Amino acid sequence: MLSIQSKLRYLFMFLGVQLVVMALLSREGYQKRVTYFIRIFRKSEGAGHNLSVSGSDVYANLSVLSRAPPSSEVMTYCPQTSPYIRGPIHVSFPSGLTLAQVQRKNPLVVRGGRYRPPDCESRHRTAIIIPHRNREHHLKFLLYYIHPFLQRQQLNYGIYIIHQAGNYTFNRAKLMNVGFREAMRDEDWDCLFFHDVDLIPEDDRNTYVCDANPKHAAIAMDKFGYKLPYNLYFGGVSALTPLHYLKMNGFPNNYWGWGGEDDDIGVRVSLGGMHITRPSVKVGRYKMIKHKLDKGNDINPKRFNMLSKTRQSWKLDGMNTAEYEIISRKYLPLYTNITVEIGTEAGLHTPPAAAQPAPPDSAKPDQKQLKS
Ligand code: BGN
Repeated sequence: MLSIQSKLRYLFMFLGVQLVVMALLSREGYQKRVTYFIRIFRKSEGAGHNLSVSGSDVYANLSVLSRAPPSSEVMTYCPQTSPYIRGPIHVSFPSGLTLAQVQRKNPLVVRGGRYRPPDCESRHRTAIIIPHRNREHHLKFLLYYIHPFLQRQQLNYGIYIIHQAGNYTFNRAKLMNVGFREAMRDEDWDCLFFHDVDLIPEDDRNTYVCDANPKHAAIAMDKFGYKLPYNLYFGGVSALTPLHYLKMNGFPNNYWGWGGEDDDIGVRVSLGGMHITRPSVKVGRYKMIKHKLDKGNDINPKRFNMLSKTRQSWKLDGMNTAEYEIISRKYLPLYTNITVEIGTEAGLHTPPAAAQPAPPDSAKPDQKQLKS
């Protein structure tokens, strides 16, 4: 028989252990693990019920799609609202993900990263334009999430990666101009989504279709506490029809390095006689993949001065003056990869033999001089 004293000792030890466990569980890392286990035990995902706060697996209901009967005679239009939309999506970045895995999980995506619903005629044709350099790791995660996300929305879509050749300072907006023109060569897209590679949408009610006015989709990013950082913010993810794009003469070509180009684009929207629309903060949520400022994308010190002149410059610099040279165009299984030479601030330096493009990573001597 245990004495009262030792019974009390065991009781305190037990309570102590509970306290430690609770303290550990309340730390963020453990919270995630607990949510993970709760999700495993929850069977109702994808059944159209209310979802947990952390969201559902973006692939939860895709198997239904791949089992959809092949179209018979005439295809009817998809419904106005896709029945596969579920709301919040759980976004995490597990290590070890490979492109081959992403490919296996998206059996209906075809060459060039193209997709159309198997069981109905989509009401929308959307191209996703992603400026890129040295972010393969982010790209893998974006592809993992964006493909099923767009399939849930029953879109006819294509993914374009616009890869800046060479090592000269990055130019996000000019790459978007390239993406616009090159994507439109492929297909009569009715909407273009200009998308940062490190932003993952967290709610599939944020539909990737265009509005009557240019749409800023990334209204609520985790890095800004899921709030709009300032009213005119137009960065991250935006959506324009070809007509919107041409009305504002596309995007500026002369913002080299980080910052300001998205503000310029925002100003162009109103200079083109339009206004910015946005989804609700509840729906336009994005998780950013954490990273440091890239090499070759230093903060642009000229951006303040340039921004103050947008009103004078927008018609003189934009889609009508975008000069570039396509180095390669590859229709890969999960995306179309367009590698492009966009030159430097001094202009586009045509390689000596235009027919034999230089390898993408060869920085030309005059570019190096300009950079230092
Ligand atoms: C702003 C940047 C944007 C950037 C957002 C969010 C400028 C111009 C200075 C007036 N704009 O400050 O380019 O997307 O922050 O990080 O730097």
